[in-house]
Amino acid sequence: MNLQHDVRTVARQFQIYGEFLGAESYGSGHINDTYRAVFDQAGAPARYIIQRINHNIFKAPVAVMDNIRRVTTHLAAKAAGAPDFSRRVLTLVATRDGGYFHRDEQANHWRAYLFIEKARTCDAVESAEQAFKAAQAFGAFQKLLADLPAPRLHDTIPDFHHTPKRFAALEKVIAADAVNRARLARAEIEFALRRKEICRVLLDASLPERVTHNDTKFNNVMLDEATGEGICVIDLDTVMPGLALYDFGDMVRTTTSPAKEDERDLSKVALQLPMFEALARGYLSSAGEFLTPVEKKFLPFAGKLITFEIGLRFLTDFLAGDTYFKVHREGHNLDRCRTQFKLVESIERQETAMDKLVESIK
Ligand code: ADP
Ligand code: GN1
Ligand code: MG
Repeated sequence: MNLQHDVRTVARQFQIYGEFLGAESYGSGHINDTYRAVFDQAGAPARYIIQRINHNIFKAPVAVMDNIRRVTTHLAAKAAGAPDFSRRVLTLVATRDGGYFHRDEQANHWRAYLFIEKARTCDAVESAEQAFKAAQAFGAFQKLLADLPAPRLHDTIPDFHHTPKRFAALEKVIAADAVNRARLARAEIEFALRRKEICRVLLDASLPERVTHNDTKFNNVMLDEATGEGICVIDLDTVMPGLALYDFGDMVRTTTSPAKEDERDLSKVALQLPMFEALARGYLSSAGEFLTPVEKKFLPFAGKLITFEIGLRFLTDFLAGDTYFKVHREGHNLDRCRTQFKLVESIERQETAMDKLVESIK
């Protein structure tokens, strides 16, 4: 396969033993360039993830790596000794000169991780049990990082979940309509503009700042193939100070409807209450002990808000000409926006029931 990057040369910069056998593009992330590389180590194949950080989006890749190094070190210290601990935390592979990332001649920043074997990620949720396990893992992740020693983590993308700023960005691209696409998205633009008032709610609620993941979509947790456990939380570029509710909200967005994020058949997109219940129970089983009553109360609302926010971002990118998220077909970002807004509507219809459900969980 013809890869976009010379992964063999990049891999040579890391302390990886054995002979390079090959590499392929891997995963379905929208941001970084991810490769799975295989080496022959004394007769056994060993796999690694080799990743290029998208520096158009992460403007300070060294700060990203500094956060990731601190977070993985902290988590690894806590997991040490547990059965299978090297599958429970991402392990950065050191570079030949002892660093934890490699900067190439084109100023790309690269990292290598041990490949977590016997686990998988899924783009769409398949069962309530998966929703439970994923949420439990993300809740545990927040809990384990609650005592991360100072200093404060870097803000790798400032205002990442500042919904009013995301809304303002949309208003700006609508006004500019630089690629003449607003005419293709009239209904979605109307949908967004009618909901401006929800954007500020969490910011105005005086919620505690915590160390959060900020990108807790379902395919950012690896599920153990044998037990189904959410064994390892991955994609740590956006781990930074934030609100616990952003994380829960993104879980609602990606695990309560069985459809893929870019599903074109919108009749498949709807929040399923049993999925939401499993998700809330899973999350509260690990995060319940530290959440405040106000945070708990806002769990359903957070699901609606983050789904709306990501919908705004897809719409913004569509109108700007697809400059942020990777796209694989025409209208891809608009399709993604449509699923998000369909889910927002579905949540709006069920919000009272979701509120009651959360209240009933002790
Ligand atoms: P992106 O930021 O582009 O979403 P991710 O870090 O989420 O990139 O990686 C993309 C995909 O690669 C993940 O969904 C997962 O399937 C796979 N992946 C990432 N890290 C590992 C790992 N250490 N072991 C196994 N698979 C991984
Ligand atoms: C991006 O990296 P990935 O694909 O896990 C994005 C998230 C969005 C998500 C939507 C740094 O996540 O914020 O919610 O796509 N990451 C960044 O699928 O913008
Ligand atoms: Mg990812």
